[in-house]
Amino acid sequence: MQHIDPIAAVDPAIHAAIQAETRRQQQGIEMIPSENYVSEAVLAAVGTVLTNKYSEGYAHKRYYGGNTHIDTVEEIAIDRARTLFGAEHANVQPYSGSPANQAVYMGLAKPGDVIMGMALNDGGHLTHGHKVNFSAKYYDAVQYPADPQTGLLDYDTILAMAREHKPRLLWAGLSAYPRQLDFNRFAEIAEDVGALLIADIAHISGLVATGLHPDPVPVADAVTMTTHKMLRGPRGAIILSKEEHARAIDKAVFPGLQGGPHNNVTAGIAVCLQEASSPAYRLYCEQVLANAKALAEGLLNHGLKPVTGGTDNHIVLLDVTPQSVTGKQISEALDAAGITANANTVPGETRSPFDPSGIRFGTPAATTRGFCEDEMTQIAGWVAEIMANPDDQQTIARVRGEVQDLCAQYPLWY
Ligand code: DSN
Repeated sequence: MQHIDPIAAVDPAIHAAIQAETRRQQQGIEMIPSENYVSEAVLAAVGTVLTNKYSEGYAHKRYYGGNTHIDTVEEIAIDRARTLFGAEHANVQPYSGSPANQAVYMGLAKPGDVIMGMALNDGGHLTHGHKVNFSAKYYDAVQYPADPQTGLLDYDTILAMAREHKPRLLWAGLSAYPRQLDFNRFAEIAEDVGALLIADIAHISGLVATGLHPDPVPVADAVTMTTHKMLRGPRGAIILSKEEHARAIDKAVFPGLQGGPHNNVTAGIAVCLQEASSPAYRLYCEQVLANAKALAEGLLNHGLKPVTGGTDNHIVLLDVTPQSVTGKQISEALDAAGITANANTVPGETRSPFDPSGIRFGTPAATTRGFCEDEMTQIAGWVAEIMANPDDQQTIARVRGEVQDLCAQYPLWY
């Protein structure tokens, strides 16, 4: 069990909220592709006295005394990250994915430089140059699209845009693109135009670590990832890089952007990297992929429309416009039924990002819970039922009961 009993006497309101959230996680199906359930060991590492320590700097070069054991923890995390991903250099201090990406910008580009990334609407990420984000406010951001008809990236278009705009940084990363990224092709484009290639593998880190997705590490100048998605670690991030960029990136993380690292989180990252090095983790990632394929297949069999016609990673992005409903309407109805997914834009989006045309599903969390293909087929059926009648409270209540029964058969460890 989570160790929350001491909170009750000190702060009953927070204790009650944690208990309620625990029940929500236990009784519902988590289908947001960027979420997961950490192990007892990872959660225990995060809840340790390492949170008490300040340690600005890097191992053996700290600005505070008393860091012998913190150095040990950070060096183990770095070694494991470098080994798991085969990287020359690793920085495990970024507080999360956006700060990690910020550090890459700060270390490897100058304000005003041209940068290129996939448009958020088409499956990219805010920090890859979206207009409301620092990455477009402080850099000259160019966004490459996915094809609005097929939903797929067109590498010839990316090459043509890169030749026209000559970016300093070319970002290859995704948050809602359900297909593999061709990192070798991105590297050729970067080389053609003299750009640095930056891969953001936050979503697909587990697949890359286990050889189930093409590997950007040999070809990219830097690779960023969060640690709390498929990697099943605490909320944090890692930057991998070529040795030639190590100093610039380390200086950007500290003292450029951050103060003291969150050492309890670094310990959790070390533990999750240990777990991700096991044969069991590879089996888990294989099942994540099999489950995503089963989910896409199930949705197709119900006449629904996954963007690109399916998936070859852990994401299924459903275009809900053929059913004359909206992403927000369906995500709210699914939430009421105990299935958590998120409204999402689709390539060629015509609606507002607050109520877009799609809904995004992912299989990492449900797979951690033990769900396999049969459960995905069942989930596809529930999604289809709710999409046919999103306002029917009777259907929602019945599905909610069925969801709870299924979850009870696959209890979480806490
Ligand atoms: N918020 C994350 C996601 O859901 O994909 C990306 O940062």
